[in-house]
Amino acid sequence: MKALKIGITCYPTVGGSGIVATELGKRLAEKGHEIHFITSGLPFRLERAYTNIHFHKVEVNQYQIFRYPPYDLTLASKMAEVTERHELDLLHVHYAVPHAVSAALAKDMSGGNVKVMTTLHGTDITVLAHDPSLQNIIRYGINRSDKVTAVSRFLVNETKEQLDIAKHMEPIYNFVPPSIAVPANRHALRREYGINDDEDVIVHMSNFRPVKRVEDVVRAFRLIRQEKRSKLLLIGDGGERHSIEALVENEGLQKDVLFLGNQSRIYELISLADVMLLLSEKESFGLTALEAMAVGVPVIGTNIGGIPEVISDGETGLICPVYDYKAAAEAALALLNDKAMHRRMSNAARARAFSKFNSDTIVAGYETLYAEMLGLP
Ligand code: GMT
Repeated sequence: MKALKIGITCYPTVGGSGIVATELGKRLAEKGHEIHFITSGLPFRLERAYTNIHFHKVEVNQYQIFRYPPYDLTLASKMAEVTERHELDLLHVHYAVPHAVSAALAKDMSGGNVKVMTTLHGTDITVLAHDPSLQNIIRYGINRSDKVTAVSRFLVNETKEQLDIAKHMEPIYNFVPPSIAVPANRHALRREYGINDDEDVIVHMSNFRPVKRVEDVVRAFRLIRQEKRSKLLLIGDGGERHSIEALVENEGLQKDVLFLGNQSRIYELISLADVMLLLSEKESFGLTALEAMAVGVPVIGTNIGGIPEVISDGETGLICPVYDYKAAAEAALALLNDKAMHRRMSNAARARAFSKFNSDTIVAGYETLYAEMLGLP
């Protein structure tokens, strides 16, 4: 297809929606499209200069009279400015609040020709669209978008129901690169982290928000450790981190729980594990589950949101009831105690990650929608 000029807006900090937006921008740039990130800071995964990628920082006016600096308006203004200056074909915004609304404003400001695609990621609908103070404006942002995608079928349905929207929305799954190298000597790397050869490794990765139920991960780990020598790797950081540290201490697990904070070489780290636990109470997709599957780590996930669309229950991992950390521990132990089942699920996880969630296919899917939106052949 012809090379497009695309503005991408996302939250630049660590978080699934920002990661997906940035990786999408990188893949599109590799395919020859001109990508303009319009964000409040350099996106987390944009760690170096890339051909065809430009960055436009949104500066927020901090005038003393503002109790709440108007980020949404400044963003709209920057989007309009970049659209005009670089003759963008489309703005692709990730996370509805406030990005879809800022994009609608930018479209109006820049003459109405630029097209807007909004990708819904999760709590923009499952949490914020339940808030009466935001519901109408989220509905407005979605209705004003030329195309809307969501990262799972669950999220499409949830959006239609919660906001009573008839508009067509396309489910487009998150993706992983077509190949990922895993460390050749996993055991040597494990030893660097103080993990003994006879220990099993459980991993959890998140931004430590209440919806992630990290406390259930710790409680499940306590039960697993009663049965097997094991370590828990906690990757990521966020609001719940301190209470989780306190829980780990209360449970007497300090020696076996490693808080690793935010990390960039996540594939390498996840691949040290035997099992991932993702026990969220809300999760529209669960990018970390996909990242684990891509390095052959089966995932124990909860039966909510889009998780069952990512993990194929009994094939690439096991699904257990939300809040039931005992069931999660039992599922993990069943996997750890049955080497043949573990090997089968590990192989199936990798195969599923690279077939169903392959970046080549998913990025081509976005390009098809861009072309439709722009009326291109
Ligand atoms: O919606 C959020 O909570 C934020 C967002 C993020 O930026 O981390 O996470 C969502 O988007 C990810 C990428 O599409 C999904 O993998 C996560 O499942 C989703 N989080 C939730 O639904 C809680």
